[in-house]
Amino acid sequence: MKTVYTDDHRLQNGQSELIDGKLVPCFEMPRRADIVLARVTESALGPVVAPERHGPEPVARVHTAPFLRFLESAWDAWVAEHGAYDALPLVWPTRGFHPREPETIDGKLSYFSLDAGTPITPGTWTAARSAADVALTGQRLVAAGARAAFALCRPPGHHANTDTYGGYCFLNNAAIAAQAFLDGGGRKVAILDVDYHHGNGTQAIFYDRADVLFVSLHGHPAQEFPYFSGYEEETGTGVGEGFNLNFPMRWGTGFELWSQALEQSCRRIAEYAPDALVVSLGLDTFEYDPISRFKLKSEDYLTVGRRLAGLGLPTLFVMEGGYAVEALGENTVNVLTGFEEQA
Ligand code: OKP
Ligand code: ZN
Repeated sequence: MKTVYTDDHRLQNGQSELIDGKLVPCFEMPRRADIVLARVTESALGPVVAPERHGPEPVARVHTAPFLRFLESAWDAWVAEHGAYDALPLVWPTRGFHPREPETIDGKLSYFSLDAGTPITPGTWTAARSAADVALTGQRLVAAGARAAFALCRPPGHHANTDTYGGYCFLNNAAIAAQAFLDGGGRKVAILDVDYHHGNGTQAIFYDRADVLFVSLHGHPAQEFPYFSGYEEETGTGVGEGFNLNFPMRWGTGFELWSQALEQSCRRIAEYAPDALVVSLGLDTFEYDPISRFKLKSEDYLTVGRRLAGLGLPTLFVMEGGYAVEALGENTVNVLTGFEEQA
């Protein structure tokens, strides 16, 4: 399969994030994508291609105009107010507040974000738009008949909702690609999110729709970020009822339990019979991931790829998380080569 990649991801190069009460160097760093690209290049996976520019329309199918205006202008507004260092929010509209978009940049950061782990930097907007183009280019390859494609997106996307960013995500690359499948004539798309963290943004975007099935395997929200999304009882609403499926799992989960949830996910996806599958491919389920607590091993990812291939669906892999950086290339490519070797 082809890998879609651009160096533009390096423009998202945050200094620090607030995690566990400390300001520490960002886990979501350029080296992540560099190492995945290096491993793809060494492997027999296939060629690496540059993204095409798709313009603002497919992004605006998922995100609101005020949110996109904010993301595009946030860095300049922040610099004018504070100076040229990374922008982080510190206050959120919680229970009892009146959530109207403020006029000042600090207020806007608070209004449009969900955490203090996601710095806005000089290159954030360009990097995020390029990541969406990477996903859309992969989508085009699959829509044009490729069995699969790998969109090596960075920054990731699955925590971004129609009008919120956070969890290292700005634009929801997987959701933008899924919507593009539908806008290109597809009738139904399934999204399988195997990142360790619940894809709250993707779930929310399609929660009231039956034309996108969202299935997620993730750390239990009672224990894990993003805490307020990802319970089993979140099954969709309105005509979307029954088209959202969550498998929350507790800290310490290993491949035996995780792969049972994968099996159930795959059965539901097969029953749904979508025109295409989008895989939100996070590798932070790995046993040595520094911010996660599942116990998957490198060789398990080959098995994951083989099981996904068994669905026999046109498949777009979209890169999400994974922070054990030195192993990230091997783990990612294991999923993709496992998929490829299963005819
Ligand atoms: C992004 B993706 C844990 C704090 C977590 C944010 C994690 C974002 C993960 N104590 N902070 O889903 O890999
Ligand atoms: Zn994650």
